[in-house]
Amino acid sequence: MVTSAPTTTARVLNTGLGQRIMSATEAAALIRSGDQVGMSGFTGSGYPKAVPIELARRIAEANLRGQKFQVSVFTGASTGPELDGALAMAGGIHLRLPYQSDPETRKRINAGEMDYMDIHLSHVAQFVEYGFLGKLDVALIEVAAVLEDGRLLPSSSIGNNKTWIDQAERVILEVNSWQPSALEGMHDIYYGLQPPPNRGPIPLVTPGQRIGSPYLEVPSEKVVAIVLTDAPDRNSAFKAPDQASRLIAGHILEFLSWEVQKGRMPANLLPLQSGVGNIANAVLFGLEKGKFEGLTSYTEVIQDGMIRLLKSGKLTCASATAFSLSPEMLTEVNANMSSYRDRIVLRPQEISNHPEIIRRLGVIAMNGMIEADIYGNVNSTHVMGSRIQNGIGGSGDFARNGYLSIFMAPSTAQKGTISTIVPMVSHVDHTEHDVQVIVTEHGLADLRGLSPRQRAHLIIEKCSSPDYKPLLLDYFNRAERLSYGKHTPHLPTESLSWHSRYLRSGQMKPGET
Ligand code: 0RQ
Repeated sequence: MVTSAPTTTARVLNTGLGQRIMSATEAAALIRSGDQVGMSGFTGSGYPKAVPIELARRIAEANLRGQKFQVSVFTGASTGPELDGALAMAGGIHLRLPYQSDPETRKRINAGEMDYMDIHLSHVAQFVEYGFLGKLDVALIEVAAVLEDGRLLPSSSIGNNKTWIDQAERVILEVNSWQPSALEGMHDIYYGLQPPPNRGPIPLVTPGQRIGSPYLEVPSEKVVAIVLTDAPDRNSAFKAPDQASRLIAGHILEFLSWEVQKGRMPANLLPLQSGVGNIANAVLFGLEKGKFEGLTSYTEVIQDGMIRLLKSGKLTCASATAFSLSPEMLTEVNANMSSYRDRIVLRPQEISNHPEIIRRLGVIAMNGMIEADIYGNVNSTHVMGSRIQNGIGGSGDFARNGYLSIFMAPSTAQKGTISTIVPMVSHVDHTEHDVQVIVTEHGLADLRGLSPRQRAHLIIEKCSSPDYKPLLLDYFNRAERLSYGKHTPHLPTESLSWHSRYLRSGQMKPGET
């Protein structure tokens, strides 16, 4: 339960900062309309849980008085209903960035009522540091404790917290005693990243290495409020992998074995990055049962499958910026946090997603997609080219810079009424130049070394659903004959109408025109 008034100072050991403990209502009153607020939170963990609700209440009251009250909300990635949900519902968000996955926020963005800026997760901190996004007024950060010397013990995600605290004019802390104190020692906050032209190499050469401090630093004079909470992270329930996910996982594991046989990867593979969701978990479960040992992970989020791999001993270490666990797994991990402390490192997202490190370590990037086209361009974010689903998240950071970039999805969506393999994607997040492998339940297309037309043949052959394959072949064959250029054959007027034809098709059978 969220407590709105101080009940204990056991987690706030600095006496000076202890004087600034106040209720969530009082702290929310320190945020003004028009403020740009950097909040903690990444994939449902480590987000502030009390002040955003109070802020939403103030906004709703202001609206009732006919006054407009909105703030811009910057986070690490998606948060929880007490943050995105509450503020969106109150109509309190002017601009939101970066990744989000809240239903109410999505609804408002797609209704054109909220501005949303979808940027690579590795870019967020530096965009603010470089001044590209204007001044940051407030940092609202959940931590697990305030130490005697005033440093902060981070909670279950780091995201952009270091940057928010450094850049904001005023800092509000939520100290959440629900977060296990055994998190202490798991974090690694790197303070050595200078802006260009003085940026040196980041001294990280193995996934589990620690290069910084376990604590966040905050100038005490910036802290204007501390709010005590005792509230759980709210993550999505776990869904057991379905048949399509298991088949996709099987194709990927077979492919990785082949890469090892060919000598293109060591027997323990290369550090794994895995997106969130059903398919990603299925791949991790497949690895748990498979033959690979001594695995490592350099990724953004630690999901259930990662924990199972750590428990089985197949995974030796995992580096990320946040936990993203089902409620069941979260209970178990929190109870045994100290046993994971040496094998999990949580870093700022500017480091977990840093192109320099992803390229150096040779990460295997595995991410979900909405659709891919026959040439290998990938859409991760938009349905029908205009309706945002979540955001690009870290998929671009990893796809562009990884050793191998794999995108995966079932071959159809919306109960089979739309093919996820299409002539031309309705929105491009990852271009054909950044995509090496496409996988669906039907098979895997290894696009390395292939020309566009070779790619098209392979993707249609290996990945498309049998229901849509004849249509895709028909399109491609006609495009080869009729297109203006023969390098990437397309029929521009037809390629995009393909989508609406089949999404509208509720009753139309694939094959009908
Ligand atoms: O619709 O919600 O109405 O059922 O889109 O699709 O199948 O539940 O997919 O949860 O695996 O997410 C790409 C969105 C896939 C995710 C995406 C409809 C579908 C459903 C959701 P409903 P599923 P998943 C690390 C890396 C970008 C960020 C990223 C994502 C809904 O993987 O956000 O990779 N990726 N980050 O029916 C029409 C299609 C469709 C479609 C799916 N072709 N046409 N509707 N849907 N494909 C993590 C972070 O960065 C934090």
